[in-house]
Amino acid sequence: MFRKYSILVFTLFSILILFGCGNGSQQTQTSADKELSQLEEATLETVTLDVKGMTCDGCVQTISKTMAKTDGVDKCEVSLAENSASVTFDPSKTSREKIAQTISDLGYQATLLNN
Ligand SMILES: [Cu+2]
Repeated sequence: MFRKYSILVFTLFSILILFGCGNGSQQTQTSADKELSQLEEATLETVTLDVKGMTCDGCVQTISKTMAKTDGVDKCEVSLAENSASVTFDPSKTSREKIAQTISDLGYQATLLNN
């Protein structure tokens, strides 16, 4: 009787530990992943530039492709209609000024907007 009872308790206890540990490690991994992505987001900056001189989609492509190849640039959205470019970058690898210069070097007038 006592033996049967202790086996049952042992089994229940094992299941609890098994599930408890499984959940615990999963949660730890999830929060670590979250922290990592938050850290990555926190290190990126987005700058909006006023870009004059774009006349067609080719201009948009030229700027987009150049930005994509530029070291430190994470994302770039160019708007022909709004004469603007929004660039997300890693400030430890490049700067707002360098991005503006890169676009200017292509023959457009890029001005950093206050943001
Ligand atoms: Cu063009």
